[in-house]
Amino acid sequence: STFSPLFFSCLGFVLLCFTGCPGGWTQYGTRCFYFYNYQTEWVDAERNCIALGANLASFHSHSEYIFLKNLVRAARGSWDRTWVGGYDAVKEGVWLWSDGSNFNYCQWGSGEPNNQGGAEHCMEINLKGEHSQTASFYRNRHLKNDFLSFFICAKNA
Ligand SMILES: [Ca+2]
Ligand SMILES: [Ca+2]
Repeated sequence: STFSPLFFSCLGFVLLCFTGCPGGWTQYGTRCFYFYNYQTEWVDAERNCIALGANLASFHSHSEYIFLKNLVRAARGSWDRTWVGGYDAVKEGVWLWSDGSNFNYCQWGSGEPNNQGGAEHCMEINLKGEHSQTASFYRNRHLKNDFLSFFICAKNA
C-alpha cells in the first residue's frame, strides 16, 4: 500500500479534530450542543445531560444565547421554552451554571429574575418566544414537578 499506518493515524487525528461532536450534536465555538426534544423538569433535564457526559447548557455571550435560541427553532419550528443550566437554588439571587462555569454574562428579561412565589430557581429561555430575541432575554421559572420544558445539553468538543 502507498498509505502508511502513520498516514491513517494522522488522518484519523485530523478527522477527530474537525468532527469533535457526536452525531446529532451541533458544535458552536469549543462546545457541542444537543437539543432534547422532550419536556421534563429541570433536575431530570440536568440528569439526562449528565448521562451524556454533559450538563445543561450555559451561555457566556449574546451570540451564544442566540445560537441556543436558533437550535430550539431549528428542532421545533418555534421558539419553545427550554431549560438551560442557570439556577439559584443554593442561595436566593446567586446564580450559578450547573457546568461550573463562570456566571459572567447576564441580561435578564424585563423584571426578571423576580423569584415569583418565592419559588423560581431555574433558568429557561424563550419564555416569550421569538420576541425574547430582542426584548426579554431569559427568565427563570418554578422548580416544580409539574413544570416541564425542553432542554439543551452542552459539553466540550
Ligand atoms: Ca420569574
Ligand atoms: Ca430564585
